Amino acid sequence: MSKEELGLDNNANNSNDVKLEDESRRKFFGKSAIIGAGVVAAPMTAAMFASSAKAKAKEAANSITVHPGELDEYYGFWSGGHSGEVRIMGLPSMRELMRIPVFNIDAATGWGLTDESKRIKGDSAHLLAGDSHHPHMSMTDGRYNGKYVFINDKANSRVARIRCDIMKCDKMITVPNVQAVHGLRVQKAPYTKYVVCNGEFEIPMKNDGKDGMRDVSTYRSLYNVINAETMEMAFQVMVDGNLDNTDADFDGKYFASTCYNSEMGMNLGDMISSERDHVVIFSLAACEAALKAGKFKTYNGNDVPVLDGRKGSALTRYIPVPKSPHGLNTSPDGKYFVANGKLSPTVSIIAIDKLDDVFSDKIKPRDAIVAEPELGLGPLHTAFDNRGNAYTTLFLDSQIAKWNVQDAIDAHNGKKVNYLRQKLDVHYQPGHNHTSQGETRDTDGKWLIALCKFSKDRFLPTGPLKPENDQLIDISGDEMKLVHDGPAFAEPHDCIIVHRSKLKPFKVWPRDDLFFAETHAQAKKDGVDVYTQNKVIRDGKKVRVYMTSVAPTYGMSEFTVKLGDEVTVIVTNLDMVEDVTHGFCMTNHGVQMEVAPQATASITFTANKPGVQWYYCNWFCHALHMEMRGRMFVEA
Ligand code: K7E
Ligand code: CUA
Repeated sequence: MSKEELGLDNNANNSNDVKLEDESRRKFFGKSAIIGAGVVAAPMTAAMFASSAKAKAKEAANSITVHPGELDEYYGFWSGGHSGEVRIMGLPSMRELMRIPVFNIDAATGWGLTDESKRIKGDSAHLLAGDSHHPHMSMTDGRYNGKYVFINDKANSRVARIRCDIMKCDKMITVPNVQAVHGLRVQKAPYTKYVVCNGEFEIPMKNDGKDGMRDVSTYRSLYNVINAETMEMAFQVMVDGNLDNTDADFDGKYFASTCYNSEMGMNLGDMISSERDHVVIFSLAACEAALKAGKFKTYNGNDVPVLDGRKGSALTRYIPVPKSPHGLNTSPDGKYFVANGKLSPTVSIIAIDKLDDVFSDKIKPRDAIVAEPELGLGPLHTAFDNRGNAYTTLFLDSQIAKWNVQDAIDAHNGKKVNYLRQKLDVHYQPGHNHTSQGETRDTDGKWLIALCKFSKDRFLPTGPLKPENDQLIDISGDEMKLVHDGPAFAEPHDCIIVHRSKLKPFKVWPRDDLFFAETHAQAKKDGVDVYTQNKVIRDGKKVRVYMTSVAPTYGMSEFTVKLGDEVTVIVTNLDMVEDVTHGFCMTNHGVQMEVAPQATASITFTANKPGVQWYYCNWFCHALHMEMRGRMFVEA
């Protein structure tokens, strides 16, 4: 046998060297958190754990080491949770490559401070916080198309779009008539015409604080459908109960959302009182027909059509499932919606090819469920490989359960098969997990990420606040192998893993990019050519300062304004060289921003301090970077 076949060829970072967890502490942590009691699934047999030499060799090949000069095979797009951002990771190295500020403000890039970003944030530009959960890429025929990544803000009911050619947010909307936009996915086929997302917290439809605020019978939760290209609301669908997570089929026909709190309870006890909640299935064709026929209402003074999809309507069907389901995941073969039990140790498998019969009332909604396999405590989210296996996070057990979908269905039909393949301990309390390209037809069964909410003893202590732990698992062999611990700041709820061949980001900005088109339009009005001229335009109390930058100088080394003027500084970076980004920082004014090669960026502030105010370049660009500065004279 070769060294490789014996599995001896692993490098220092590979699975053989990963220290096993402290079993007793792990168990203590799991038990202390149990709230929904249930039966723990059958233990694994020894045979299941045995792995072949072949699998070992394959694992050795699936190395996580990316040597200097080599590139990662995958991009990861990570939600930044209540940091409000999106992060770009490289996989399998698990290195954080970049951050894309979205719902937050960002000092380094000036996101939320620059005029361009404020225009994109629009009606919510004044908000400094956000809570991003679900990043998902636009698709064509069920495959990532590399165009956009969409993300929701639960805290402020917003949805944003990231352009993948520039890796910046370019559109953002506040969804009307709802509170707390949570689950978000894209239409997978024939292409991403719509982005869909759930309004989670039920509120009165007429939420003007005048009367009826405490009358729970007026509270509703809406399903939101957004036009992916214009990023405007297409329509909303009123449902019974509230909504949690969602996903789409691979035919462009159905969307599905989990619903917890069908009771419409206003406290924990009431929310979990009934034994069953449901999965709502939305028929896109029925919704579009109702829209066309004008069967909708509008609310709260906006013109967004709200369709009635409550029980009994033609637009939806309600499939009963065990109470308080959470994640909703479509299998990449397009056959099943999987609703994850959370309080129930099971997942509910809904056959998508039975939904036509459910909608035509040939069968009862519950008859679309083809299996409800028991997996362990606290199933939250499920991911899939290309070999018919599913991977479900068990929050309370701190494990990933690997199971076979067809075997689960066969077992449900009475066949004597064990659908459970393996349970792997993760550290600790996993929420989402995701496989490489696993929500698309290109799912490749190589990597699994478990986004663990707690890291406890896995890293050097950082005080009472600890990082989370994003764990990388090699799933290419018969066994899952934990290969990397990745500390992460709050809070990667969800992620996607996209093959690098899908993305071709720009190296420098195109001069006519829409991102700063409005700034260029203003320059044109001012008669300034931003690529050749350095000029101060006075417009009453408003002053616009146009300057170029070429390492290591600004085109303007001084300008003069009056105390109290509203000053806009517009910098155009003439450097053509990839990676020569400049910045602009006005001392003592909270003003700073990034200006990448060939970009124009602008920022507006009040000159409220008299005297000499230095401005400087805050992105290290040149040996004379420290010297790249100039003076603003503020006349009292
Ligand atoms: Cu499970 Cu917001 Cu997707 Cu967090 S949600 S875990
Ligand atoms: Cu320009 Cu630093």
